[in-house]
Formats: sequence, C-alpha cells, structure tokens
Amino acid sequence: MSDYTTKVMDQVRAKNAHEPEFIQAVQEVITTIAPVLDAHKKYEDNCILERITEPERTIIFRVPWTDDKGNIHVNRGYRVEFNSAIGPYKGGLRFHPSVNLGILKFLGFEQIFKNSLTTLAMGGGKGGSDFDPKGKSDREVMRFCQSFMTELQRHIGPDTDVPAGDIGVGGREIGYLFGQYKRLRNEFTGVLTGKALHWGGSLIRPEATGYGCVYFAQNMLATKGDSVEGKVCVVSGSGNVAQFLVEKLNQLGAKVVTMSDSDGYVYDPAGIDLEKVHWIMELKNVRRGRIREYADAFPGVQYFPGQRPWSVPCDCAFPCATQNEINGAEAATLIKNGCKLVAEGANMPTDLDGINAYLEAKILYGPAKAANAGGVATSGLEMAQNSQRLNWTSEEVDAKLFDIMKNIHENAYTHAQEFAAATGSTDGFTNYVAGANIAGFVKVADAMIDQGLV
Ligand code: NDP
Ligand code: 2IT
Repeated sequence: MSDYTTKVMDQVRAKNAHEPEFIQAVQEVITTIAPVLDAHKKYEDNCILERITEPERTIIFRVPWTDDKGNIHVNRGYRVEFNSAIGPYKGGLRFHPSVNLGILKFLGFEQIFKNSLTTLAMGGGKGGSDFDPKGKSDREVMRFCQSFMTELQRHIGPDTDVPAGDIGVGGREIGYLFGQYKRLRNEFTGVLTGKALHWGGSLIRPEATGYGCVYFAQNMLATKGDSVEGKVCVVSGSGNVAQFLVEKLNQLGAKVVTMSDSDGYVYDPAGIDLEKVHWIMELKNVRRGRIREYADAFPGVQYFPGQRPWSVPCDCAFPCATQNEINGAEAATLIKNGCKLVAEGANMPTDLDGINAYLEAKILYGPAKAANAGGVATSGLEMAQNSQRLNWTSEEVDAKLFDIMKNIHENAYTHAQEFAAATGSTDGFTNYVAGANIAGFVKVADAMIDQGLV
C-alpha cells in the first residue's frame, strides 16, 4: 500500500471503529485500486478516497408498528445515501435482525462500484431495518412497511433515491412499501424497483441476480474454453438469488447438490433439478418454510443442521446467502476438494482471508460487485421502462442482462490486464477483484472530480 492508501485506511478504521464489515469492504477496494492511484495523482490531489468512503447522507429513524395482538414494537430504520456522482442513489433495502449502520454502510459502499460497473446511470445507496419478517403475519409485515415508508418517503424519489429488495425484502414487501409511498405522495412513479409485473415491474427482475451470476461464471469459464455444463455446483442460500441461480444452472446443464438457509444445508447427490428447485420456490416464497423440509420431501437427501455447505466437493461454488459466509479455512477446503470457480451471488460472502486463498490458488473468482450486478442492472432497466411508460418483453430484458454481464466481465478483465504486474494477472490468470474495483472506481472518481467539491 502507498502512503496515501495507508493514511486513508487508518482514518477509516479510526472513524468507523465499530463497523467491521464497512472497514472490510473499504480495505478490499482500497488495497486493490492502489495501481490506478499511483498512476494518476489527480485522485489523491482531489482527496477522492477520503470523500468516497464518507456517505453523502445517512438517515436513521424510528419505525413504530403494532402486531396482530395490538402490542407496540419499535424498530430502527436506515437509508445510507452513499454516492450520487453518476446517478440517483440506488440499492436495496434489507430487513433482518442483524442490520445495523455498519452493515448498511458496507453494502452501500459496495453498491457504488457495482452500479458503476453496470454501465447504467446509478449512484450507490442501501437501507433497511433490524425488523425480522420471519414468523410475522402478512398484516404485520404490511403495518411495518407502511410505518417504514411513512418516514422514508420524504427522502426518496424516482430521480433522487430508488430503493429495491435485498435480504428479507421481496415482492410482498415492495408492494406494501410502494402502496404507502403512492398514498402519501399521490404519485405513481418508478420510486422502487422489484415491483410486480402488472403495476410497473420488469420481466426478469426477480430472476436477474441469479441468472446474471451464472452468466458471469460462464464468461469466466469461456476464457478457459470451458462452460458450466456438467459441473457439480455447491450453492448456499435458498432465497431470491439462490433460487434463480439454481434454475439457470440447471437450464445450462450443471448439477447443483446443495442449498441452505440460516439453520443448515441440504445435500442432494442426485441433484436439485428444475422440478425440485420449483418446489423450493413454493416452500420459501409461498409457505415460508425451512430448507430442512426438502430432506423429508425427496429421497436420498441429507440435512446438516447448523452447518454451511463448503465441505462438499464441487467444481464450482456459488455463495448466495450473506456476508462472510466463507472464511479462509472454508475457502481452503473448497480449493482442496477441487473447486475451480467461485462466483458470488451474495454481497461480500468471502472474508479477506478467503479471497487471498482464491487468489493464491489462481482459481476463477468472480467477486460480488461484478458477479451479482445483474440484479441492480435489471433494476436500472426497470427504471428505464418506467420512464418511458413501456414494458419490454422477457427476451429483450434477458438479452440486455446477458450483454451487461458480458460487458462487466470484459471491463473487469481488461482493467486487471491493464495493471497486470500489480494485480498479478499473468500467465493466464485474471485478478477480477482488482479489475472490477479499478473499473468501478475510475468512472465514479472521474465524475466526482468533474463535479467539484460537493
Ligand atoms: P432472501 O431474503 O431472498 O434470501 C436470503 C437467503 O440467505 C435465505 O436462504 C436466508 O436464510 C439466507 N441467509 C440470510 N441471512 C443469513 C445468515 N445470517 N446466515 C445464513 N444464511 C442467511 O435474500 P436474497 O436472495 O435477495 O439475498 C441473498 C444475498 O444476495 C444477500 O447477500 C444480498 O445482499 C445479495 N444480493 C441480492 C440481490 C437481489 O436482487 N435480491 C442483488 C445482489 C445481491 P433464512 O431464510 O434462514 O434467513
Ligand atoms: O445488492 C444489490 O445489488 C441489491 N440488493 C439489488 C439492488 C437494486 O437496487 O436492485
């Protein structure tokens, strides 16, 4: 690290001492963009790192709501409006008991560079609440969403800040949030993405993160003349991202042997085929059940309570649950068992030791902000359709998603090669972490310089 990056990293640690996930996300970016900072002094002269690591605005608010028995509950709501250099703030809302400011700052920070990579005009933001939708009735979730939006509505808008879903926020929650926004503001606009199809949503948005992640994996494999066909795949999670990722892997001829939730994982040596993954969609999205029920429903399946799936031998791994779900030891186990590709559907699922293990082993590693950018990219396509008051066909949206993922791969690949010596991208290896971070950073940093000290 240079003097400049060391100084900024020290400042970030001191200022955000109680936010380990945020510090981790910043460290990953700052250490890998060092070559471009060394090559172009304008970034240091304009204090870009100091500015880009500080959110433009952070909103924290009380969310009071009543349960079905009339008891009062109070949760904390957040929106981190991190960076608007290249477009309105854009990023999901997460409802999960673990949510705190540090986690949302890491997610918002990642979103800046991810959105930049999509090629669309979107700044970075993230929000959410420590509310736990699990075990709540639809009416309780509705009352919570209405209370949350009653405050959030004054801070967002289709040209200001456009939230979407993330963990714990799917079609049901987006519906309740949109309804309350419309009622309070008396306007029907594209203020949220992930809407249902018959009131402004885009075809393929539910599928986009999972499909996009597989397209990214295909692009990485193509550089080796290979494809996902016939590959044994280990997947974590069983929510939105994991479901459609497993669907696409099946469509392309891969075999998926695990899925999980926060209670444990299932191992199905026969493969979680299309019929089985559609059963999981019904289990998770309609009955809101647990993954362990899969082991009772299908023969030959083992359930491992309290464990993550990374000890299962595989060709490819797709973490699609949450941050830091693969540590250094788990990454080493994956590699030892023959894993040749990791593509991240979740945000920051691998810790810094794990990333180093992938890079040392020189496997194909698609970091989150590149590999899972298909979701927010398709949100950008939903915004475009809303602005035009038109709906594109699923073939049109999927083709655009496919092209965007190809471009993101190319962009990360090219930037890794441009700084080959510094990123270790030699002898046929590509450091996509460095490539994606540099490509995402340069566009935002140059826009910040153009727009002056704001
Ligand atoms: P969902 O809420 O639909 O599903 C989340 C899945 O991950 C569930 O299976 C859940 O299990 C599991 N999970 C959540 N938290 C934990 C935890 N602490 N430990 C173990 N398992 C956990 O969310 P998504 O599928 O939308 O999101 C999954 C990941 O993908 C997140 O990292 C998200 O930020 C990222 N992402 C999502 C995008 C999107 O468009 N939705 C876009 C890009 C990234 P359980 O049911 O037990 O909680
Ligand atoms: O992490 C992410 O990119 C998302 N949760 C999707 C954000 C969006 O605005 O669609």
